[in-house]
Amino acid sequence: MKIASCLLGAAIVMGAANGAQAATLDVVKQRGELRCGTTTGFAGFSAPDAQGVWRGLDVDLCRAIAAAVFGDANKIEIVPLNSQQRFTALQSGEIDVLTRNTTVTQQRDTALGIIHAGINFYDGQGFLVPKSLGVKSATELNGATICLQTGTSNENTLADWARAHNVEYKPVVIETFNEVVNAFAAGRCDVFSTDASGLASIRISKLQNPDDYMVLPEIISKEPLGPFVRQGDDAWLNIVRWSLSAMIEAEEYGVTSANVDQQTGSPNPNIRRILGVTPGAGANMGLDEKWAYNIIKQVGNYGESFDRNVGAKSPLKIERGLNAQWTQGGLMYALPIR
Ligand SMILES: N[C@@H](CCC(=O)N[C@@H](CS)C(=O)NCC(=O)O)C(=O)O
Repeated sequence: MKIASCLLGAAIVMGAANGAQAATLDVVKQRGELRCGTTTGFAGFSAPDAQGVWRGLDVDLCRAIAAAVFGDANKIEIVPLNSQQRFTALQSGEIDVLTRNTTVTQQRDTALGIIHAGINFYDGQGFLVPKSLGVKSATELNGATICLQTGTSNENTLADWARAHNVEYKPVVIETFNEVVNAFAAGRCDVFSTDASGLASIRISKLQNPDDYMVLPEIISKEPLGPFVRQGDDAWLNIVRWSLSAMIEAEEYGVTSANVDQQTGSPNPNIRRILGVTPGAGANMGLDEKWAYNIIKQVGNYGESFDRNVGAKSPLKIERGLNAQWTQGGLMYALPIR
């Protein structure tokens, strides 16, 4: 039933790509704001702050695309979606881009009429347990009750891992994020399993005594998280992909929100192309030549966004690890803007 509706959505979108639906860039420009699908509230990636302003690594990506398109990062509308709802919202055109801790998999890229536009966080699935459970390793989870959210890749990944490791467990699968967190906090399951970033966020922002919980050392999968768009609109795919790439490449060249004006005077040809001092990159995408300048000025480079949302300057304090620049031993390797 679920798959059937996904495939139906894909068929509708593929039909649309043959000319029935206007190009996403035109739709977005005409509407005057960009609609991004996010979580319903997952601190660090996409959640409203005390003033109700949405913040996070994924919200910054949404703002970056708006800055590239409109020269104004504030021209966004956030559409909160649970794990189950997210692909239908993209397929149906309710959102322009999914910026929501979504793992890129072959199945998602090929069977749903959608396609990823880069990776903004390299993650892996893990386990959160109360210290009182007395477990130090995932291999000790035999017989455990494990909470998961419906519609995530986490369900299948856990099943594969448990089979391979001869671990028997009882899944408790719940549709909404707050309910699954509440079930875990109330002890209705022994373990919460999702992306390690999610576990760090839940521990710090959702549980009353974070010190009573620990993340187990095992990471059981690759969870490369990134934005998705509909298939069949390559111009829009490019805009999303290169907006993310511009943030990553700006960090590589040391261009920040604080020094971007000064950097327009840089003799470095790469920096001059990124910032539109040497024109071309913007026009090639139907955007203003200042598209990347506006991203960096208004949102910041990837490292600035990482630090304030999930890294050293945030409550989550996630280390750069795999998300460090390639020049620092990480996987963040921006394709060159030239
Ligand atoms: N990366 C995984 C998991 C993503 C996911 O949806 N995680 C849940 C648990 S942390 C979440 O973000 N829930 C927030 C919500 O539904 O608002 C996937 O793409 O399936």
